[in-house]
Amino acid sequence: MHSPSRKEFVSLTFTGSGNYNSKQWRRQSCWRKWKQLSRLQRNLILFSVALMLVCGIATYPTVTEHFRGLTVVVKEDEGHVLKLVIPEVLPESDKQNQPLVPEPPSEQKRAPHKRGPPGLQNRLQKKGTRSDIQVEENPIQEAKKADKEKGEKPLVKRGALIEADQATEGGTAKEAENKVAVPAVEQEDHSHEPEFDRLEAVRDAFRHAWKGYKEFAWGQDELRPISKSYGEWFGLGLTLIDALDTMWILNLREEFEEAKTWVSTELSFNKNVDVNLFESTIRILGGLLSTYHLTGDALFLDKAKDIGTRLMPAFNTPSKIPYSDVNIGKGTAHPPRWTSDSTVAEVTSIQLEFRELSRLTQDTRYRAAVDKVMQKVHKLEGKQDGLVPMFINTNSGQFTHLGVFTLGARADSYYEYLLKQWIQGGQKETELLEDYLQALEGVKKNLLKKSSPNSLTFVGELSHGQFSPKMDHLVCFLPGTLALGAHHGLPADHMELAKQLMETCYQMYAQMETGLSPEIVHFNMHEGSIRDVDVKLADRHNLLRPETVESLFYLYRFTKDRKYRDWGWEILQNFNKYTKVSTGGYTSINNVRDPEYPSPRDKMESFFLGETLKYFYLLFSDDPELVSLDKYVFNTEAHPLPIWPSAE
Ligand code: DMJ
Repeated sequence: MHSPSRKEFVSLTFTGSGNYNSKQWRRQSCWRKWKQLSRLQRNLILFSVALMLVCGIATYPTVTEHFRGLTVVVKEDEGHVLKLVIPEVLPESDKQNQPLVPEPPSEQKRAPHKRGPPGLQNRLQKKGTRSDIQVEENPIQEAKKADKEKGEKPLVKRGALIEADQATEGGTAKEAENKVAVPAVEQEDHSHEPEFDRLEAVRDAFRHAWKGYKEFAWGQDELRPISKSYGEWFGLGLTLIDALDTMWILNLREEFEEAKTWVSTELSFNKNVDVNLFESTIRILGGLLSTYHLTGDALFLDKAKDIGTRLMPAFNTPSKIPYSDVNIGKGTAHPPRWTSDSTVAEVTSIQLEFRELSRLTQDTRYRAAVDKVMQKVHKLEGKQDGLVPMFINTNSGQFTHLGVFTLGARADSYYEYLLKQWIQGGQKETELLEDYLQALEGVKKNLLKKSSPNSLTFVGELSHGQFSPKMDHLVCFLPGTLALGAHHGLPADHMELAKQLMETCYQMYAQMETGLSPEIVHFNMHEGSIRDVDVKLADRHNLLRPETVESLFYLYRFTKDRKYRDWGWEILQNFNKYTKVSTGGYTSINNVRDPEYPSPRDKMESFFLGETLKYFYLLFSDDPELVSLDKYVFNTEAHPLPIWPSAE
C-alpha cells in the first residue's frame, strides 16, 4: 500500500534560472528531475515508453496500408501521382456500387494485386482497385490508349488462382474466408505471338477444367470446384456429354477416349428422372449428334436416338406445343408446377436437333413434331413487327404475357434458330427466312438504340410500349447470328450491324473492373452520361457464358479482322485470372466489378466446356475447315450439325 500523501503522477514543472537554452542545463535539469522521481514513478514512465514503442512497431504496416488503401495510383503520362480517396465522402451513387458480398479477409486486401492484361491493368489503376473507387473517365478512350500500349509487350502478372474450399455460393462464412492464392509466376504476354500459343492456352484451360471435373464430379452433371464436389440437375453426366465434341475438336484424344468409355459403359437414359426438354435437347441430344458426325462412331447415334425417343412424350399436349419437362424413365411429360405455359425460346430451339435425328434415322416423327411447333408459331397473333412474346400456352397454343419483347432470356434462340434451320435445310424453307428477316426489322424499329457517351449500338427491351435500355449478356449471340446470315447471302447491312453490336458486347467486358461481363447491363442514353454501361447489384454475376466469344468467332471467320481475336484473348485471360480454381475447374463468380473479391459461386456450368472453350479454340484457329461454316451449323449449345446436302 502507498501512503496517501504520496503522489502517483509525474510532475515536469521546470523551475530555477539560468540559460534555458543551454544543452547542458537541459541535460542536468532533466537528470535532476529524473533522480527526484520515486522508483515507482520511474518504472511507470519506462513501462509506458516501452509500451508505446511496441505498439508503434506493431501498427506501422497497418497504418501505411490504410494510407495506401485510401489512395488511387493515377498514371499521369510518365509520372505516378498518388491521389487520396476517402470512402466516407464518396458520392452516394458510388457508395451504392459497393458489393453486397462480405468484406474479404485482411490478407486478401493486403495482397499486392496487379491484374488484368496490360490495357485493362492501366484502366484499373486509374479507377482504383475496388468498384467503389471510381475516377470519372471515358472507358473507350482508355481502352484505345491501352490497345496502343499493348504493342510494347509488357509483362503480365498472371492473376491469382482461386483456392478451393474457400468460398461457396450465396455469401456464407466460408465465402468470407475466400482467399486468393499467391500470384503465379510472371509470364510473358502472348498477345503478339503466333496463334499456336493461344490455341495451347485454350487446351490448357480445357485440361484444367477437365481435371476438376474428373477428380470431383466424374459422371455427374456439374462440377462444384470450390467445394470439390458436384451438383446434379438431370443426373446424366451433362458436362461430360456437352464436352465430347469439344475434346474432339481440341484434339484431346486421351480425354475423349475416357469420356467415350463412360458413355458406352455407364450412361443410361432409363432413369426415373425429370429433365427439361430444351436443355437436354441442346446439350445431350445435340452433343451426341455432333460427336457422331465428327467421329463417325455409331455409339453416339444410338445414344442420341435413345434420348430423342425418350423426350418425345413432351409433344403430347392439346396444342402440340411441348411441355417443358419430361420424365425420361416413365415416358410422361408435364409443364412446370406453377403454370401450363412453356418458354418460347425453349419450344422453338429444339428443331435443329430433332430434324437431324429424323434425317439420320429415317424416322420422320421427330422432325414432324418440331416442325409443327414452328408452323404454329409462324401463324400466331401477338407478335410485334416479327418480335415474339416470351411465353406460349401448351393448352391453347397461344402466346401469353403479351406486349413484352426481348432478345434476351426466354426469346433469344427463337431468332437464332429461324436462321439456322433455314441454313440447315439448304435455304429452302422460306417461311423461316421471312420470319427471321421480319424479326430483324422489328429489332431495328423497336429495340435498337445508341448509348451515351460513346454511341454504342445496343438491343434493349420493350414492355407494353415502354423501352428499357436493359440488355442481357445472352443477347450477344446476335452479332454472330447476323454475321452468319450475311455470310449466307442476307443483306450486307446485317454484317454492319453485327460489327456494331460486337463492339458493344466487347465493351460489356472491357468496361468492367475484372474485364468480364456481367449477366445484365443497363445502357445510359441521356446526354452527358459518364459511362455507357451501368450494372445493378443483382446483375453482377458472370456464369462463364459463351455468347460474346461465340460472336467473336463468327466475326473473325468472316472478316479476318485480328481485333476480334485480341478481344477474345483478353477475355480468356480474364477468365483465367478471376474464375480459375487452383485445384481444378473454373467457377462462376458473383461480382465482375470487384477484382479484389469477385466472389466465386462454386459452379462450373457445362456450357463452359461445351461452348465457351470450343468457341475460343475456333476463334484462334487458322483453319477455316475446322468445322467449316459452309458445311456445318452450330446448335445453340455450340454442337455442330451438318448443313444438309441440297438434294435432301
Ligand atoms: C446455353 O445453354 C445455350 O447457349 C443457350 O442457348 C443459352 N444459354 C446457355 C449459355 O449461356
